[in-house]
Amino acid sequence: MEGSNKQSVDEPRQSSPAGLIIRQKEPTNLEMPFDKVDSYITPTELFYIRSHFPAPRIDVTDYQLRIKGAVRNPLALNYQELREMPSETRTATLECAGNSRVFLVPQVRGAQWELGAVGNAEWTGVPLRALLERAGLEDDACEVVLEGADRGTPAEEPIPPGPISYARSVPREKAIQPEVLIAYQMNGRHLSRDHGYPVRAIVPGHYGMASVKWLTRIQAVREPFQGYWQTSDYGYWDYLDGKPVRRALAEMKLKSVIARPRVYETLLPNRSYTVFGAAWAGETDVTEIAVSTDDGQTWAEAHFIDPARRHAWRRWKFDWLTPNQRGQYTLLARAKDANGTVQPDGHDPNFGTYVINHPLPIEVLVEDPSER
Ligand SMILES: Nc1nc2c(c(=O)[nH]1)N[C@H]1C(S)=C(S)[C@@H](COP(=O)(O)O)O[C@H]1N2
Ligand SMILES: [Mo]
Repeated sequence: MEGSNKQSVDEPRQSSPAGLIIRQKEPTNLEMPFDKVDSYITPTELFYIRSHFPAPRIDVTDYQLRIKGAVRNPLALNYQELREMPSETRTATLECAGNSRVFLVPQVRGAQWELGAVGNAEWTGVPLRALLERAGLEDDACEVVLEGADRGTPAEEPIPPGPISYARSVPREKAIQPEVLIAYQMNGRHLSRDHGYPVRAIVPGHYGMASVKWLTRIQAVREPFQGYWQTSDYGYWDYLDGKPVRRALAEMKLKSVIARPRVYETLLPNRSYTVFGAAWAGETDVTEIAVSTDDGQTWAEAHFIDPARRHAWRRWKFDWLTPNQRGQYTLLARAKDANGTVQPDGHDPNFGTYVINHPLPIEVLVEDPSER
């Protein structure tokens, strides 16, 4: 096996080490090959892209961010004015709520994401809180609607009568937290067009759908927002006095994912192999990772590579002595958080085609290719 597919060390790289996998060509939906996760910060060129409509082209010279609705002083800021406000840089993991959908059996509709509709990046921008303070958020505003410049007709029923923009609301209590950013940089550079240039929201701890790209309007509202992406899509079923009610997805659920080995990778028997992955939680910290190499019969503790940092993932590793016995083995990783919650055993159907956060089986083959 040694050195079989390796690029020679003295050969200069002519491109970035890995590309993305196409899930949909237009609008652009690309995922990171999750086995390529290495660094704590996901390089921008490896960061997944999830867009419902074609990415709008916005010229910064005409860009305006309007803040209106339930505020005392509605205002509009141009790009320069936004850049001149005090900024903050924060690390946050974004995961698409539909990540790992391909693991659902039977198969469901929607983009067939594997493991890589998630990434951890450094975001720079102005806290939303500062903008809401400047605009004078009214006491009776319950949510803040974030609206992007992209428009189109959504693909999923019920289809609205005409083109709509992408808009999502954030509950007031979250909108005024210091971590919510109106960001203009990702990993120290301007946002790329696919990631929301020139300005996007970053709502750490919430699924990716909350982090509205190409942000042009912030509207404080006095009644819960009932938009398409809030109720119809990115909604789930909760129960109120035993009756199902529709609610908006928000906080990311605890999840741990194995990056290496890959599905059906062949490993040599009786060797040390380092299983590697990442884990994240919504508004709490991941505190433990257990790994099973026998489809959940027994579990052993993995070790964290990164410290616990709210809203960011923690990479972890586990040294596995592969068995002597040739055959197929199923690997699982299961996280526990600071509240004592562990990942559920299976997918909760109340979440429909979203929130796939149970331990995902990675089947590998243990065999010696020389014995074939
Ligand atoms: N304006 C706008 N914002 C959007 C979307 C979109 O289609 N339009 N997609 C959302 C979804 S579902 C996700 S998961 C994240 C993905 O962000 P990324 O493409 O930068 O990874 O953006 C969110 N923000
Ligand atoms: Mo998403």
